[in-house]
Amino acid sequence: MGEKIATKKNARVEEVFNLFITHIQNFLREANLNHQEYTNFVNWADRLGRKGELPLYADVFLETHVLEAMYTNMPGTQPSLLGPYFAEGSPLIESEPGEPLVLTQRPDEPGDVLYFKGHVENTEGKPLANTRIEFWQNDNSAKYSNFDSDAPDFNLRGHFYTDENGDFEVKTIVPVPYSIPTDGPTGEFLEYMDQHSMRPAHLHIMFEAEGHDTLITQVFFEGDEWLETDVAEGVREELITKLEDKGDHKKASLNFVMRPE
Ligand code: MBD
Ligand code: FE
Repeated sequence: MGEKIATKKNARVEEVFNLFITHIQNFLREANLNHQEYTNFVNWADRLGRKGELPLYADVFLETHVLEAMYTNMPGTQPSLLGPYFAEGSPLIESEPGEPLVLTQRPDEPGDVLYFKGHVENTEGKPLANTRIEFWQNDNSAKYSNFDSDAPDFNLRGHFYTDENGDFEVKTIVPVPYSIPTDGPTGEFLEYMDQHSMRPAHLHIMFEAEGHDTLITQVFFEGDEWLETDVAEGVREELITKLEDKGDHKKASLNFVMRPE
C-alpha cells in the first residue's frame, strides 16, 4: 500500500546474509547439483518448512556449531542446546522448608523417581543464591509436554530458585533417550544420511542470575548408549553425571558455574 519496505541498513545483518548466500552458492557449485537435484532439494526444504520442522532441523544439525564457536574455551559450565521443546510460562515450584521441590507431574507419573541436586556458583567461586532455574525434560514415553506428549501442558516443566547457598534439589523422574521425529522431512534427511535419530536421555536446565550470563545447558547420564552418537551433538563431557541407585529412587547431582557479565 505504498508503504516503504524497511531499508534500514544494518552492517551486521548485511554481512551475515552475504556470507549465507555466498556459501549456499558455493555449496551448489561444489556439489555440482543438476537441475533435477536442485528441484528435489528445494522441494525438501519446502516440506521441512510446511511441516513446521525447521526449528527442529536447525536445533539438531546447526545449534551445536553456534555454541561451539561461541563458548569453547570459555570459563564456566559449557552451554548445550536449548532445542525446540522449551515452553514459555512454566509454573513456579515451591516447597515447605526442608522438603524437596517436586517438578510438575501427574499423580502416578510413570518412570524411575529421580532426586536431582545442583549447586550454582560463579567463576570466582561465589555461590549464587536466588538463581532462577528453568527445568524441563521428556517423560517416560520419551515425549515432551506441550509438544508431542499426551500429558497435560507443563508436565515435567517448572521454574524455581536456588537457596541461600546456591543449592537446589528437585524430585522428578529419570528422563529417557529420545528419538527426534522420523516421519517427516527431518526423518527423510536422516535416512538419506544413513544416521540414527536418537538423543541420549537429558535434562534441560536454564539458569538466570543477576549480573551473570544466562546459562542454557543440559545434563546427561553415564552409561547412556547414545552419548557418543547423539544426533544433535549436544553432549559435553562435564555435563555427564552418574545415576546412583538408591533402591526405590535414583540420585544424581552436578555443579554449575556461571560467568559474571
Ligand atoms: C531434543 O529433545 C533436543 O533437546 C534437541 C536439542 C533437539 C531435538 C530434540
Ligand atoms: Fe531435549
